[in-house]
Amino acid sequence: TRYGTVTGVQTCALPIFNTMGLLTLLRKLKKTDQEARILVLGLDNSGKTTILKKLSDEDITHIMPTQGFNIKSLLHDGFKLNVWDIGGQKAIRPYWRNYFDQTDALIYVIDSADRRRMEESGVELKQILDEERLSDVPLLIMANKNDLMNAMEANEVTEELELNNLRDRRWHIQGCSAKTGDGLQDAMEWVVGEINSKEKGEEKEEKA
Ligand code: G3D
Repeated sequence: TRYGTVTGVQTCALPIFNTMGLLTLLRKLKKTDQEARILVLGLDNSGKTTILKKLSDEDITHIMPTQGFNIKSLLHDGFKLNVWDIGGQKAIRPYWRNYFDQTDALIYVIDSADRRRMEESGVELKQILDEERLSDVPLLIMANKNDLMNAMEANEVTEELELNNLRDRRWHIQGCSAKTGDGLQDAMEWVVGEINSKEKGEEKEEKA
């Protein structure tokens, strides 16, 4: 079994999932009452739905596919996660922008065992990052499926996608497995940390 390495932390299946949903935990970490809007994007089959399910635990019924648009939304106690497949679907792309406004964080999910589609995934990511409305939104990359033997390590994915060339944006990559839960908590803690620090910055601006 291989585990994510970028943060250097090795975690196995998280005991937290047995007791409370991870989003409940996030709610505790998040300090303000404002709803946080998170976009979860990635190629089909990268594991977005599985991640969502793992995050929502008991709240699985709240995942709503949007008719004809293939967007799943999860609203949970102060967090709104909008999830959809990128790649293909050129006809509906113009509508994506409706979901870009007021995004607090972007989560990009990659199947790190799918070397064949790694390049495609990188190309799609670049296009998303070119969106003006997402210009300074923090980016978390989930190098998912790291329980699989042939999965690329997070640092390999970093190189392949040339993430070190990213400018003017806070980003982080986390190796994880939606199947075992490995890395999910660290990943989401990073996201919440970013959202909280951004909100603090905005409060300061308002006071000044
Ligand atoms: P998507 O929502 O991005 O399209 P899904 O992807 O969440 O539907 O996952 C696609 C397939 O990958 C599913 O397999 C799912 O079980 C599997 N998967 C997701 N995350 C992981 C992971 O971390 N490790 C492993 N080994 N598999 C994972 P099926 O066979 O159900 O289609």
